[in-house]
Amino acid sequence: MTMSAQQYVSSVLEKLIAKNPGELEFHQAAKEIMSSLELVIERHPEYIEANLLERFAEPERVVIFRVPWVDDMGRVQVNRGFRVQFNSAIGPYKGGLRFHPSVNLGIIKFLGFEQILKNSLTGLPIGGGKGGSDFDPKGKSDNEVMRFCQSFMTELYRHIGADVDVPAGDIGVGAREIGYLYGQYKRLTGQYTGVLTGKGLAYGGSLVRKEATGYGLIYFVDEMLRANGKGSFDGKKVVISGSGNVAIYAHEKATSMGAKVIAMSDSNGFIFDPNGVDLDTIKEIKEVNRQRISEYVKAHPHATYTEGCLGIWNIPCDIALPCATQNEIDAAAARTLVKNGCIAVGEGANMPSTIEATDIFLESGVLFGPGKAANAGGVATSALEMSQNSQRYMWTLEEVDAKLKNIMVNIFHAADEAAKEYDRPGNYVGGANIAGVQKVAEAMMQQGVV
Ligand code: NDP
Ligand code: 2IT
Repeated sequence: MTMSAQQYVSSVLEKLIAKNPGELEFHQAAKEIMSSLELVIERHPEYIEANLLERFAEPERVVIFRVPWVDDMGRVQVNRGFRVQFNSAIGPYKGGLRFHPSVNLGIIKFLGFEQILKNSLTGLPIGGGKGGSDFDPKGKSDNEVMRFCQSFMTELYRHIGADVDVPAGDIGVGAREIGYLYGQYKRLTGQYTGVLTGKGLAYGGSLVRKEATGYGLIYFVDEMLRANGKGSFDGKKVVISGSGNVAIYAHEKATSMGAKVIAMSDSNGFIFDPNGVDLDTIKEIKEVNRQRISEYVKAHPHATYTEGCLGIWNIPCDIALPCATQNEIDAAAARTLVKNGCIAVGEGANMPSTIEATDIFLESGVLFGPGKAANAGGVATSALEMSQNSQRYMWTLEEVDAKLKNIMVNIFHAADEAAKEYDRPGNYVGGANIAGVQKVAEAMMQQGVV
């Protein structure tokens, strides 16, 4: 009996949900990806024969470990560490580490699953992985963060390597954490290799990596606007959620292209500054002092601060850039954005829009750049950092930035063309999933049942 593509995809999804109970974010990402892949399976019945999708949805390896450390009061604390090595068909596992109290296996698996397709879209040879911990760096001293990172790496080091698995940053993991992690890796192994990306410029980091996700997001959205005859960032009003690494550098590049960013947020609330959010103040508050965004109104009394995250989407804007976390735009927020005349949404965060919100954007004709395409600039530049480390060489800022821009423009067109080829013109969600899976599927088929 032959199975239809639809039957096959539903059976894989059903099994995935049954086998991974409670992993809601993983189910959500899998539903979105699988519904696009049905179109690919229709054209490749041999993938059913090879049970490709069931293999694709099962991580190659999951490591869960204890991370004990001693806080400044001398108390012993215990956190849980994760590394999901999801898919190595096209290159070593690659993906960030997230340190946030909400981290659990389902969240790391959703991020790892998305990462496979995102990394493939960059056109560079990197597989998909993700990791992290439920450790909360907020309110911890530098010494506490260092002791935690050292303990985390004391287990992780045996699972990673420059040609095996190369972690980087994500929420709660920036230059400080990468530095402590790298120092401990080097001490444990005695090796000076490109085992992590997002490193400091003094010890093997790449120019533009810090800015890359935010800059890349703007390059992607700009190309999406132009290709659809909607102008460019020039003169557009932009709302950006979050005020971390991605949000800050999205603001910087959008502003340099003539946009006005009128609102930003953190996990407590948002600021609205009709004159344009002053980025130097945000950098001082967030990057230097690690304070709350509510501090902003002290320096800019004409701006307002509102408690709560969701309200930011009530502010009328031309372009919305969710750059904080998953599921931060629900159906009601999406409807409000559409009603207020928003023409484009670019996901700097991973899966910031719920499935319902995504459907509302697509049905309303809002240009929608899904995270795995729009935020791929970070990991793309990480792969460029790996290349430079392998060559023991460092490219100039102009060289890296030009490569990043070129990659983002190519990703947009790959998603656009796949969407057209599969009769979903303008649907970059489907386009990105289809364009991303092609190389991975081909590599898995050629490598046999592994
Ligand atoms: P940061 O830790 O630098 O910043 C995160 C920002 O989002 C902070 O403003 C934070 O507020 C806010 N935030 C975090 N969690 C929540 C939450 N549960 N609810 C509301 N706000 C929240 O992280 P990044 O900027 O690196 O990451 C932001 C997003 O971009 C994530 O989805 C990440 O996966 C994605 N991403 C990151 C890449 C990178 O290279 N760094 C690459 C591609 C995607 P607060 O300070 O209050 O916690
Ligand atoms: O979600 C992501 O793509 C990242 N956090 C960046 C991963 C990386 O390896 O640079």
